[in-house]
Amino acid sequence: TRTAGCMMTHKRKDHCVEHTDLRRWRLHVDHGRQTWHYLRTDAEVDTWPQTTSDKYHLGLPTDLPTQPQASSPLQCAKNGYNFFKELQLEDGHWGCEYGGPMFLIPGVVVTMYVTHTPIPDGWAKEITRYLVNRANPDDGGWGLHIEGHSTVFGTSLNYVALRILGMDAEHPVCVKARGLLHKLGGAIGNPHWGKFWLAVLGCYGWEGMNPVPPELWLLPEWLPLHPWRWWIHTRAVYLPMGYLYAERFTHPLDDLTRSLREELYVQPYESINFSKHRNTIAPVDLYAPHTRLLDVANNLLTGWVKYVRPKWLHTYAQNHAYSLIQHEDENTDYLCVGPVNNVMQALAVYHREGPSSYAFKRHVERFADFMWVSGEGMMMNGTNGVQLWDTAFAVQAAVEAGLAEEKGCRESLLRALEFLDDCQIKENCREQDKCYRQQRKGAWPFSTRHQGYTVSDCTAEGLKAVLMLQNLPSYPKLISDRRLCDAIDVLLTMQNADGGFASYEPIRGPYWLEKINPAEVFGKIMIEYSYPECSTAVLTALSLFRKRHPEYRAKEIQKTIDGIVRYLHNEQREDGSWYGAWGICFTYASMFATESLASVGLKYENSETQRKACEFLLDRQMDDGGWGETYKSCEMGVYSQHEKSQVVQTAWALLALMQAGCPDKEAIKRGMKLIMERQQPNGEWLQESIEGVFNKNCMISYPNYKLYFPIKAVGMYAHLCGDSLDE
Ligand code: LAN
Repeated sequence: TRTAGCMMTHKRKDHCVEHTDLRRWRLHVDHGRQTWHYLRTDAEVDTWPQTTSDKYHLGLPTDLPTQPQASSPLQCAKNGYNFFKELQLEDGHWGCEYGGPMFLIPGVVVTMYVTHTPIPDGWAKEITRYLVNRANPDDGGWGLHIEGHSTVFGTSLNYVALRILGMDAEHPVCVKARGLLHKLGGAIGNPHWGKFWLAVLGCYGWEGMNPVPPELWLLPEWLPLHPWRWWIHTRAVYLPMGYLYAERFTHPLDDLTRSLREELYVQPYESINFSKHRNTIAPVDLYAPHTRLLDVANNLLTGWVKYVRPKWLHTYAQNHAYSLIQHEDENTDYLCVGPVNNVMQALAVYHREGPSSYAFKRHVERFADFMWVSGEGMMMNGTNGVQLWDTAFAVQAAVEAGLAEEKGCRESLLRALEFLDDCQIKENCREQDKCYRQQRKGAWPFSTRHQGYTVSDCTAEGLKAVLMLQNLPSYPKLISDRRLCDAIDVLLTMQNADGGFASYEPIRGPYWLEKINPAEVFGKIMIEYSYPECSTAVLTALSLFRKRHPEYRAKEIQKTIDGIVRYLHNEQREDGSWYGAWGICFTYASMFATESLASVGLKYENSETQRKACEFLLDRQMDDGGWGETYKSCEMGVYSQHEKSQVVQTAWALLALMQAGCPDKEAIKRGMKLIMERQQPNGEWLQESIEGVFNKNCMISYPNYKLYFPIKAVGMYAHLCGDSLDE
């Protein structure tokens, strides 16, 4: 299979469910927006042919030509890019599935069900197929993510999704999953978010859920506890969740939910005293256990909500929360910052404004932005796409490989530049301060301009890509100097006191807030932190920018750079590594760190930091010349060796070594050979293990990493070390 995830353990199991005709699916793109469409008639099929990238993503044969066998690194890079450019979409960006998390589909399915939104037939079949394919082969359950062990959260919610989508309770897939769920103690052991979805559906008692009072938003803003100080995704989820919690939004009982009440638990539903189960969480689910502080706070809040809170305050808080919900909708054109708050906001809007309101209808249209069809079926993406991120790295890889002036690549890179131009955010949010938003004019987001959230490293990577292309004489200056300076202005608002950079905003809250992390399944979720990847991306971008524009805010840029370098020295572990929070794991962070240090002239020969980083990597090179790290590194914070070397991590390690200026040419050559051997005759590389992570415990796929990072690595080798691996 070509779809992302673990190639080694994964086999299709979907013969027992209905398929749609994959030759009828088409991806439509518009300013980065991605939506999949199922063509019903032959006439439509004739007028809208399936593209190569459609076929590739659907796992259908692409018939791309075999290329001349690469005998040198540069040829390998060219073959790789020749393949990759065939996947570029009409508006200049690259798309991909962005699956991994297994707690997203239930949110959209439950939301559509309880709002009586028809689930298109093609969606129902393909989501079902995806869930069947992604059930863990040994026990029939689902985990927090596609490579994770089965949990109550994953198993109970995806079971519910399958049932809503029409699967019979006696279907073998349901029987097996239910058997496992009962073995794990039933749905009662769900973590907080699982309890929430079941309560919405009417299959769990709201009194069994730890409180999420919307009144928190009324606290004075100087209080360290105020939600505006939380990490953006956390506050964005708890805002609509709090609104729905306060309303006790519950789907009226029907035949399906009556039956689910009996299927999900090991005891008769009526006999369950839910208020006793606020803190019942299955051990297999638990990653971040409650602290005493959290338990005490939950007890107090439970009493407050039940006995103390006056009605008027409830109403007042709900109105305030709803106005923030509206801001989020307006600022993102109903996409929202991510897939979890997206569907919760849709529910809140449905409750408040009804099914025929513009706001609700627009929300329903936007569900499609998150759904992706692959060879395994339809999944829900972790964001509305990876548009800017992948496009920026694709450009950087091509330029580093020296392909930007090649006839066959220029047209593709020009289109990529046009997309980067379109994707930069042009305006700040209305009432930015009222809705606690970071400055965004000039920033690049992770996905699309309409989603519109500033991300520090996305801004940096977008800026780098633009600078790299626009510095070449043969590319037009689509993005003016002023707009480049706007990007710098955003970055300069984002540095933390420790010198590092966080993801969306500078750190706003105190570290102890992590002690009231209510989510149980994620770590490091309450506040922003400085991250090596984000900090280093900014450092590299600032270095590149000031080469071209040495006069612009020079002193501040210097000070920012000094701060980041200090931060990186402090963050480096004894063994020479950095912990990567968004990719797996130490290998990922090393690539960014060495590149950024090199950008300020720190190399192997003059920097102990770089030497230690190189040694760390050299010590972990495998016998076949490659590198491979598993996601256990992220969970445990200790390097965990994969049983098989990985193309993506081999490319990261090689990039790190080359950027640091590591003198061990033999080690680098052995890695290069491995990358070249794994290249397919058509120029592509195949999917191996999952690449990305968030909140320490949930993995997420970056399928394009296996294409542009190898291209970048072999291309860089050709330019730095000569275009040959012999001698
Ligand atoms: C992402 C994806 C991109 C990622 C990088 C740019 C790679 C990183 O360097 C900064 C953080 C960021 C933007 C990021 C943050 C968290 C996201 C949005 C995700 C990992 C994709 C999915 C995840 C989101 C939180 C998923 C929903 C889950 C919740 C806990 C709300």
